[in-house]
Amino acid sequence: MFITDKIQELNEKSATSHAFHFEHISQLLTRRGIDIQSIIDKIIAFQIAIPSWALGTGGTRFGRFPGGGEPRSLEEKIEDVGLLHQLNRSSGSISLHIPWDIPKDPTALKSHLQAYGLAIDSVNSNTFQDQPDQTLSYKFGSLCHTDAGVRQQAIDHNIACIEHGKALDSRVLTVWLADGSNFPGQQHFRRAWQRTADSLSEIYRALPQDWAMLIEYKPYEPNFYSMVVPDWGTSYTLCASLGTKAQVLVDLGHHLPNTNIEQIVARLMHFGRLGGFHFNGSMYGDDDLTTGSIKPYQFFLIFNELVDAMTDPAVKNPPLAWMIDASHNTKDPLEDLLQSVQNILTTYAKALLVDRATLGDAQQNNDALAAEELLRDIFATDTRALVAEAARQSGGAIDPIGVYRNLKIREKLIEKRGKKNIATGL
Ligand SMILES: [Mn+2]
Repeated sequence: MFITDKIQELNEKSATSHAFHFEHISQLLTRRGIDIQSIIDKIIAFQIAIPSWALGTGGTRFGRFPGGGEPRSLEEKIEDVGLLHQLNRSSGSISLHIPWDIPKDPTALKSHLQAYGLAIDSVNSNTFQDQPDQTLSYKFGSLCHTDAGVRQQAIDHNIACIEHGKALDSRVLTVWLADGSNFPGQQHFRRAWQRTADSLSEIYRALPQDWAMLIEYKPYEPNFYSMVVPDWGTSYTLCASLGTKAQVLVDLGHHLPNTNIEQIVARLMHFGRLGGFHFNGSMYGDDDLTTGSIKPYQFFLIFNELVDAMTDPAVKNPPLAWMIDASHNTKDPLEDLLQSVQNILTTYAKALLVDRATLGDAQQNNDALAAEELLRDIFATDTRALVAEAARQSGGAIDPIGVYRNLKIREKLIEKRGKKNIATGL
């Protein structure tokens, strides 16, 4: 579905209101000596990958309530991301999940991507469930398994993911391991770590020179007593044992309540080991809620650390792979993704506005109040008009969700794809 012309028409309707709000923030920033266009250019350049599994309704182990019109194939998933990208101009790539999204014809798929101006982001391996044609089971783990045959099967799968990725010009392999144990004594902690490190080094050997391998951590679930890679420290030790192409991936939802994620981000960037970031929101754990919906202030503090390190020439961290990692039960998945991207961009914009020299002075002088107030002041600044202006300048919608609803896109997708289909892989 191509809707660029309609977006321009509908932007006309939002123009007056947008001009009013943009004028307000422009005056505010000019008074502070901030170059508005340089901020807008940075927002335009910020691209967030959409994972193929976020385009359908997620569900829980208790049930699933599909909303209709979900993509039935990888091609239709690309079309959905193409729609998002036309609306916000910030969703320029799609992340694939193997084996859910194995491309049948990479050349045809690449031209399909090109038609929407999209690229392939990371390829994500899956050793957390058994596939119908699989010989051995991952019930007791994959890369950490006590049986060398199971480990080899999981290694081979990850190498196959790299091959699929190469055919589509991806440069990132993301490894998240469900491996762990449910009962005390079930798993030998040190041996499980070593087997995992040895398996990862086999995969690392197959990684092309210009690729990155991202290692994601998670404190619990699906295993509830121990996870082999539960925290950033363990991810970091694995990456350090592998080499510089291995980087830690931080997923916002993969932390216990009240974890200081902003400090984790700062630490990893200090050591040049933060490779990627998964956006979502969480109340209790890995709840897959809309990014920024529960703890917007913490989300801002995390972005503040990211931007601080990204703009510090002394920090030698590779460019980050940004991706939304969420799959919802309640909202229209496309509306939720639009909302998530808006929340990410408005928060990123705030972090760009922080006066780092003044903050540095307050920190140097141990003026806790001044430092905190500076951050609170920026957090309270409404940056929505900056994000709207960035979208407008790059050909997107001033009001992406408004346009999506006005054009009745979900209704059209249901008409075309049906009410009851389920997106592949979910
Ligand atoms: Mn994730």
